[in-house]
Amino acid sequence: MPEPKPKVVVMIPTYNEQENIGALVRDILALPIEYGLSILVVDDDSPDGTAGVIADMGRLDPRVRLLLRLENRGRGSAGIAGFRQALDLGADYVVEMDGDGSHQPVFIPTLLSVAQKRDLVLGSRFVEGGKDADRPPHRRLVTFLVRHFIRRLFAVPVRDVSSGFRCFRRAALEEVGLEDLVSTGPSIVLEILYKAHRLGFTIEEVPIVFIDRKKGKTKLTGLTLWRTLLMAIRIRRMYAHLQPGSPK
Ligand SMILES: Nc1nc2c(ncn2[C@@H]2O[C@H](COP(=O)(O)OP(=O)(O)O)[C@@H](O)[C@H]2O)c(=O)[nH]1
Ligand SMILES: [Mg+2]
Repeated sequence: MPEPKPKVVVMIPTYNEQENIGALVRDILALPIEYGLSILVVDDDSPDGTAGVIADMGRLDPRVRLLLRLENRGRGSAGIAGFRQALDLGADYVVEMDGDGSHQPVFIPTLLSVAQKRDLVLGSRFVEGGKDADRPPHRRLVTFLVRHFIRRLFAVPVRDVSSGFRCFRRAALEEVGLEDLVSTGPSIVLEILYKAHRLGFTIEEVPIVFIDRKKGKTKLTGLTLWRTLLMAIRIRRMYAHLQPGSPK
């Protein structure tokens, strides 16, 4: 009997990505990879009908799954629910990515291959070969300031600290302790990164080209950004004492 293929779940949180999600899911399904693949879209009942697109695709292809959340909204709580479900689905690897087209599926095979020897692999705009393509100057400035502030605050040897395009080995995701995470919003990306770093995970960055979303709108407002930075300070306080192997 041939060995069963390792399972990868690609987890995509969405809010109002109806115009983007269909093409993204199709591109992921078309990837030439030797894994048992499924795609889990975690939608917070987007008013634009994103969930309907995924439900329709799922009827035609069982690899496409929808986690529809009716009660809560938030990038963070959606991501946590998605990770939990990915583990329940038996994932050996979990890839997390945005649903707006900024993260391109073509980089998924590299994330997966590096995840064979690392706990956490980040798709990075700021390592050699990576790029932050065609983004408006104000978004670049925001990314620059956040990146330098967070790198100093967390003292992490990572260039693209706010990257939400990344791949976890199952054991690493289990060790993060999803049930104890406190972020409900976008700070989830930073919280998991910092906790992983404090717990001594092996982390590697691989270059990606990040493209600006072509359709739909960002959910990141000025207020959300400030909240995220304040959360980062709280996150540092919460986890600074952690040591590799320490109880969570
Ligand atoms: N489920 C869920 N997804 C969200 C929420 N807010 C943002 N997202 C998704 O998270 C990803 C990144 O959000 P985006 O608005 O593009 O933020 P930006 O890339 O920082 O401008 C996209 O796939 C969004 O649809 C939310 O409240 N709930
Ligand atoms: Mg985006």
